[in-house]
Amino acid sequence: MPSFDTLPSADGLWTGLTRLDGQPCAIAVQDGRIAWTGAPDAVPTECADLPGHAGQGALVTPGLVDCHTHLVYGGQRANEFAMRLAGASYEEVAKAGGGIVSSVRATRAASEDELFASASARLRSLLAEGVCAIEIKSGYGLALAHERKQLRVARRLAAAHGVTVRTTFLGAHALPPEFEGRSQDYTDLVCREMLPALHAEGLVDAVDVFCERIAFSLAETEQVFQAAQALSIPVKLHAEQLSDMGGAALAARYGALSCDHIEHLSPEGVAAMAAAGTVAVLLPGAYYTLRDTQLPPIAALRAAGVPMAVSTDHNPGTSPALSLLLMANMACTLFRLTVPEAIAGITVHAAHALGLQDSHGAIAAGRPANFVLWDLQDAAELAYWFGQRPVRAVVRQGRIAEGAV
Ligand code: DI6
Ligand code: FE
Repeated sequence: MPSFDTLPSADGLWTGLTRLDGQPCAIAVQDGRIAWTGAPDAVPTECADLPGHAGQGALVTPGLVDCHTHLVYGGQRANEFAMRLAGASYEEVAKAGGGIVSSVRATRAASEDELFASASARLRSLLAEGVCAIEIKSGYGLALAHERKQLRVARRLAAAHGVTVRTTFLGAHALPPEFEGRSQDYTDLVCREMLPALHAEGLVDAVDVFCERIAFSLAETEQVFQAAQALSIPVKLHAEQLSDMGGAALAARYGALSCDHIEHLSPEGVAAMAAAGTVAVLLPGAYYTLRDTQLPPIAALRAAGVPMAVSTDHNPGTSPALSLLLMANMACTLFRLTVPEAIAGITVHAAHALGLQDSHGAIAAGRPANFVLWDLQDAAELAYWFGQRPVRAVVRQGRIAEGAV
């Protein structure tokens, strides 16, 4: 893999591009940032003499944003896939000692370098499809040293691959086996030791909890949120995936960036999210893998004006997905999002779910140059095809990271 620093600069004037609305456009990149964007006949004189990059009619979108992943872990869980096909539910697999805890064993056994290598391979798939910013959660370590290891790998991935990474501490993902029957003790450890230590090391951009019957209660979730709030760290929540726990309303009270999954979200939860400006993160890969039948309340979210993001939820248990475009397709087909909603879901709203709305998710002057050229004519094709990679070129952090123009 060539080092990111040796990739060609994207500085120059990009012409022959077509926006999602079908309008022609040009983009000027200077010093790795978007200096100007607009109609091709309105290029400012100071940009007109920049070296040219010919887009040849390519569709252009902002760099994609994958706003919910568990990308760093040891091993894989294909055996559980087989168990579920034979009739076991996700909860039954978890209770039988599989599930998250089996990934915890493999993650604890792996070295930082091994985790870096396996996560790099997965990250490369996402990047090749146009991802320019990604969230990576911990939550398969469940002990200070191992959560640290995961978060350090996430930071190393950012530097090595030249991609924006937001780290999320998910220490409250599952009860580690050594705390069996002592959920409160573990929650105290998360709040009093793990979070403050990892925060002090600069490893935590946000805090998340798996609030669910098989994971952490509403009261435990609130305790973690209070610990995050005391350190001024933004929160987000795995909410109402398998049941309605009232997690979304609680998260909204803490000004959460996002509530994710939300298949069982209640009308009160929708209203609370709308009032707090919390983003709804839809995860069709998990819905599909678990053969869920409870659809998230899309019409209610839409009616309430809650921004909807779409993400891979990449994880070894419930969503071994490495294509954000496939998730956009599934959000349309399974959840009935419109194509513009799905595209906003993997760009502007996903950026918002990470607090990156001022730097990512849109093509605008002053932002770092992150955009994707597609070999497509019609914006709807982004969500229509699946199983292919119609990328012509990716400009990531001011460099031509994929393709050649
Ligand atoms: N929700 C999910 O989709 C993942 N974690 C979570 O809280 C599943 C994680 C796993 O099964 O390993
Ligand atoms: Fe998840």
